[in-house]
Amino acid sequence: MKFDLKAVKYEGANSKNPFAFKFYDKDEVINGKKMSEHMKFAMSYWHTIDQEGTDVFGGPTMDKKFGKTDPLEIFKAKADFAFELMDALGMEYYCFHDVDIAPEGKTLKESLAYFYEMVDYIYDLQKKHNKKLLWATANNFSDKKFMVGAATSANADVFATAAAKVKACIDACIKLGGTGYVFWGGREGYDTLLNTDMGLELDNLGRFLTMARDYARKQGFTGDFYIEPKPKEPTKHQYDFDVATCVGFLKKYGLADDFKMNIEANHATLAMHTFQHELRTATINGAFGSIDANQGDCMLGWDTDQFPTNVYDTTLCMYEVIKAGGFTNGGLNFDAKTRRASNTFDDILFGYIAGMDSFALGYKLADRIIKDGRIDEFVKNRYASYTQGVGKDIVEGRATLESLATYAETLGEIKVESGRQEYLESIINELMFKGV
Ligand code: XUL
Ligand code: CO
Repeated sequence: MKFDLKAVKYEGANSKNPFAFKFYDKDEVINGKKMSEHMKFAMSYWHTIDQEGTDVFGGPTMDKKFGKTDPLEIFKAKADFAFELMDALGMEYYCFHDVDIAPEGKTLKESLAYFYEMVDYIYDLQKKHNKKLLWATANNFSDKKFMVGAATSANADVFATAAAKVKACIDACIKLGGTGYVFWGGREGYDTLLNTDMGLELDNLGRFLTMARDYARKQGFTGDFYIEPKPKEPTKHQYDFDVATCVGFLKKYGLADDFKMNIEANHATLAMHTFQHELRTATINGAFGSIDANQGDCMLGWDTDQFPTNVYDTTLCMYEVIKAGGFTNGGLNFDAKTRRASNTFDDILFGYIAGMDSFALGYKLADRIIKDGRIDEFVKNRYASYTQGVGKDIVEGRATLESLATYAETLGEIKVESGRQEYLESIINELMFKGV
């Protein structure tokens, strides 16, 4: 199908055209690279192409079947729309779950046949539109067989079925040249220990990820595997609670060399962390990989997956991304959906425009903060005592508890310097809003 969507262009901050970028100019070169290369924006297939506004209280408010009734025809029309939409937004990457791109059959075999047919269809579209797959994943949480988990299900046949779906999805990812493969825990967690063997479930999750890694590497996959941490929802206790929990898990099961993190802003805040905290935790553990760009609502306790418009957050996010050396295999996937009442295709464009502009602003402001240097300088000076004397001995491994005890007894009153939080926050405001 052809949709003839109008291209969204960069018109600058003075434009009042709702269908134009105000801050994101994909061809603008900063620090030797185009903005599109710094950002690596991706479209989430599930929210953009599939979800129709259903929530727990009501049905769809949109129709994304494009007038088709035959299941395969519906998904082909969806794919045509997806690639035209990416063209219109000047977006190079996309991400999908297996069930996002193809209808499900009555049996696993039938579902996989549909899936492979759609992978071939998308392969051609991808070539024609010059797009790239950022990552793929298997939806091992929606169907009722996954009601108590996939790799952590109490039922081994469910474990096996989940493995079959991941195998197919890895094959698709390799065929489409994807540079990442995501595992979001879905229902990998539990609601009560009264019915749960937590030790076995976690060991099985370790076994599952090991099998997936070994299979994909054997098939020649050279990209990154990602775990996407989330603390709760759908289960009360998700095993992949936050970045720190996942890093510990990966180390325990010998997976840390192959797996990194796909960090979602709304999942970070559900874990009572800032987005920036999760990014930094990943980086200092060598696990910074990719980002699911969205935002939550701090007054709601669930994952609202809103398009990111909070520029403080996008700025501090991009500050962390730049400090981590930028994206390699990862990128910024908009795991975001328009509100249920924003139920037109124009709203989808407005959502992406708002999100992409907010991240472009974030990049530029983060760059400004780094080039200004005052924040970095402050942090460096704050730890200056570790660059000489006893601090240097601590850092370089020469100090012992005894040597420190002897040293500490020689000290008079210790003066600890101010942390200057308010001053530092005002620098961020100054850099963000100067010229207002
Ligand atoms: C769920 C979520 C997923 C993952 C991929 O909260 O974020 O869409 O990104 O399964
Ligand atoms: Co996500």
